Order: sequence, then structure tokens, then C-alpha cells
Amino acid sequence: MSKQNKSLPTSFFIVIARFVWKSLWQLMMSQLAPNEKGSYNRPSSQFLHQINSYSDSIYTLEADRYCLYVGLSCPWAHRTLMVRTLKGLENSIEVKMVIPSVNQGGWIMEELSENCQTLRQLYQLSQPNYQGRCTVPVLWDKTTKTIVNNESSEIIIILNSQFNQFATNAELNLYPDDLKLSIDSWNEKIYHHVNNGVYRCGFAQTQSTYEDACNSLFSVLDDIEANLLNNRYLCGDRLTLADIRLFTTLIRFDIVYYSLFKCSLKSIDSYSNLSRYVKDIDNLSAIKDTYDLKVIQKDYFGNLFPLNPSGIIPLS
Ligand SMILES: N[C@@H](CCC(=O)N[C@@H](CS)C(=O)NCC(=O)O)C(=O)O
Repeated sequence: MSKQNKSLPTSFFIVIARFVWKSLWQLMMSQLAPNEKGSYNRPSSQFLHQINSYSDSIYTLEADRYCLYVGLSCPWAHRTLMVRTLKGLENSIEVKMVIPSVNQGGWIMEELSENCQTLRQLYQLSQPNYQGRCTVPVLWDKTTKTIVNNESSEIIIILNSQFNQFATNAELNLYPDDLKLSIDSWNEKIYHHVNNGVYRCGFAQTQSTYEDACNSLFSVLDDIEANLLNNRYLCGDRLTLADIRLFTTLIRFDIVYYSLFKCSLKSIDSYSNLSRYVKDIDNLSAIKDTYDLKVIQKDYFGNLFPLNPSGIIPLS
């Protein structure tokens, strides 16, 4: 008579595996993406200083004094690289790369910088007891060894307006007075529903918070599609900071957010005006040098472990 292995009932494994995985997932997500009632809340930035030419300011205007720390996959950091490139600030503002650490979480320096191996060490050099999130982009002051600003929406305004005396394309104004109202109103809508909206889809912890985020994301994309029927850019025929802020999300959309974050009602490619708009901005001088699609895919799919435990990168 053949001996039969006694196995535990399948349901036992399923219940245990579900319980363990769900508890671990919730723990990891609470670190990665703070949630309130199942809905993702982006933590606010902590360093909000300005650079200007007033002599009593700590952060005065100088070429080669400030440096940007960026990670290539990050859409918020990408904004700052785009403005630096468009304004022609490559020779006055240095860029240093950080890369995601698969095992420790957080960012590590591509090369030792300010004697720091990690971005957290850099934050703590600036503020020794700093315990908050260590995000990119960081606008760093090499003279005082402190963080000037770590909020991308502010850094791009600083780069657009304060460094004109060193910029090779100083005449380009991405935030002109006569368009400010229109730029601010697009920014408000796009930040919440698109830039952060894709994260609200991906990091949602309940079906209803996901559906709310996903429906509002696509409703705003539909509005933008309609607006672009008669306009080259969001605010007319001039490229502005609103376009920069939208572009960095759109260029990542079909290759990452569509599948990893379940932003799957439509692809950007299927919107005729939006896809024309992305190509148009992409073809501006040197914009293609500000990002790398392979790195973007590898970082998102490889590092957001709770959303993609196998680390598999989908083919596209
Ligand atoms: N408020 C920031 C958000 C930047 C941000 O969330 N960056 C992400 C990368 S895409 C980050 O560095 N996350 C690391 C962390 O939260 O620990 C900005 O817009 O500058």
C-alpha cells in the first residue's frame, strides 16, 4: 500500500498566508505611504528657505554654490532637472545623483558626497536631529552645508527666477506675471488629481479610495485633453511651470503608473492631444537628457516591493 503524505487543509495555508501578508503589507505601506482612512497622504516638505540677492539673506546668489540632489526615477526631482536645463543653468548649479537602496529603503549617494553615503546623512548634516522623510529633490548649499529647500514646486520657482544672471537662457520665463493665475489654477488641479493622484491610486488601501482617486485622475486628464485641442501648452502658446509639472508625470504614465499604480482606465498614448503634447515637450532642446525610461521602470518596479513583490518589470 502506498504511503500518502498527510497535508494540512489548503484553507489553513490560505488564511495564515493572507493574515501574515496583509499585516506585513500594512506595516510596510504605513512607512512608505502614510494613509488616512485608506487614502494616501503625501508628507509635507520641511525645508522651505529661499535664495535671493538681499545681503542679509543666509542664502545669497552665487554661481556654483548650490547643488541639486536628485534621483532619476523621481518625477518631483525631474521637474528641477527640466527647469535647470531649459534655463541653461548647467554650469552654475551642479547635480548629484542618488539611487534607491533596495534593502535599506531610502536613497543612497551614487558617489560619496559631503562625506555622506546616504541622503539621510546629508539631511542630518543640515539638521542633526532630523527624523522625517528624506526626499529628493534637495537644493543644497555647499557653503553652509545646509538644505535650502526640499520642495520641488518651490525649487523650480527659485531656478526660474533667481539665477538669471548666470543662466544662458535667461529670457525664458516659465512663470510670467500675466499667466500666474492660470498657471496656479492648473497646478492646483494637476497636483492633487494627477501628480499626486497617480500615487493616490497606487497607494490606496481600500477599493473606494482607489476608485475615487482613479476617477478624478481620468476626469482631469479628460479636461486637459479638451484644453489641448486648441492650445499648444496648458496656458496657451507659451511653455510654463504648469507644463513642466505635468510632463514629468505623463512621461512615466504608460510605462509605470498604468500598471503598477492601476491607473488603467486609459493610456496617455490613447489620448491624441495629450500624446502630441508629451512629444512636443519631449522634443524641446535637451529634455530627453533629463530622464531615462529604463531607470524609471527599474526603480519603480524594483523598489516598491509591497506593490510588486516579484520585482518583475512588465514588457512594453
Ligand atoms: N515634497 C516633495 C516630494 C518629493 C518626494 O516625495 N520624493 C520621493 C521620490 S519620488 C522621495 O524622495 N521619497 C523618499 C521617502 O519618502 O522616503 C517635492 O515635491 O519635492
